[in-house]
Amino acid sequence: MAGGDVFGDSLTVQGTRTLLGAPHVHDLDTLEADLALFGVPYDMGTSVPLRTGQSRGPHAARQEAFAYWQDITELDWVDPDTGETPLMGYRFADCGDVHIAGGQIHENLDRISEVGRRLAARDAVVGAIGGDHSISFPVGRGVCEKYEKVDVVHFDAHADFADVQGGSKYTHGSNLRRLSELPYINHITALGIRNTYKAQRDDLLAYGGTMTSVRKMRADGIEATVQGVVPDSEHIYVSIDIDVLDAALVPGTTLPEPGGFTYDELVRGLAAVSQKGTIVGFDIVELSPPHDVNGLTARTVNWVMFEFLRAIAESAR
Ligand SMILES: [Mn+2]
Repeated sequence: MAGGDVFGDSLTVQGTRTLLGAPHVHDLDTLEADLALFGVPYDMGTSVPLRTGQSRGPHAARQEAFAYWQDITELDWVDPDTGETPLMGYRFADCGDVHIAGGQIHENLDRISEVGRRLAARDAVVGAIGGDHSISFPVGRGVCEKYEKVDVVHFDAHADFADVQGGSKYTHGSNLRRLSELPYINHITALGIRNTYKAQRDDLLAYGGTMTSVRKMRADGIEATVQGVVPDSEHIYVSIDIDVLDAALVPGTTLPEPGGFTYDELVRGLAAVSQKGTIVGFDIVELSPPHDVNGLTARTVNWVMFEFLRAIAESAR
């Protein structure tokens, strides 16, 4: 059904929404989809007191999906300039939320990885909706394991390259560091960074990674920067902390920071990354609904996801 007549003859609609309006798929091992989404309602990696709430991210992302009552692939969203309907026919699935149990840090992380592993085994692009940024480590660990070499591109206001925070190795400030330690993770590019520490920058550069600020990317050009700092790659995993956007755009994130990307800059950055190699998976994290205003951040998360998927679909053609 195209975007016009949504309701047909029905008087009621399904009350439970899904990510991007995608069909819900319960059996991960028989999944047939181009893109498999799942939620990770986890905020036990948050190292900032009183700032939790990201566990409600997947629910808020579903509620604020802009394709309210239908699969986004059936929505004839059209590019106003070109007349293209870029995601028509793309096969999506919402695989539900990872089972998170109270107090079980490592068991939870293992379950998150296992979901990523199972979905990647079905040859789908895997997308995880957080959750705090600590989920990036278990998601990336599971999704990337089947590849010999995966490069990571990290969009974030913060470097998240701490070895330990408050005595813990599994926080939302050490996720990129944990990913870097996996044997199949190769190059790391950090983009949009504007609040970090010397030790984290030194360690990332010593690892062989690069770090670029919003200010420099804006001065040098978004596409030109990505072209210059992201290596040509066979497989890419992208981690998007929504706080990479300017604080004014994302009240509902854990640590909003001024001086961030505009929406257009982030979308262009993601499109440029998708030209550098095959995107095998991604996460979008740090949506914190208790801090949000009028669902703005949740809705923005949906739009970022939509634009990124559009770029992935277009670069695969
Ligand atoms: Mn982060």
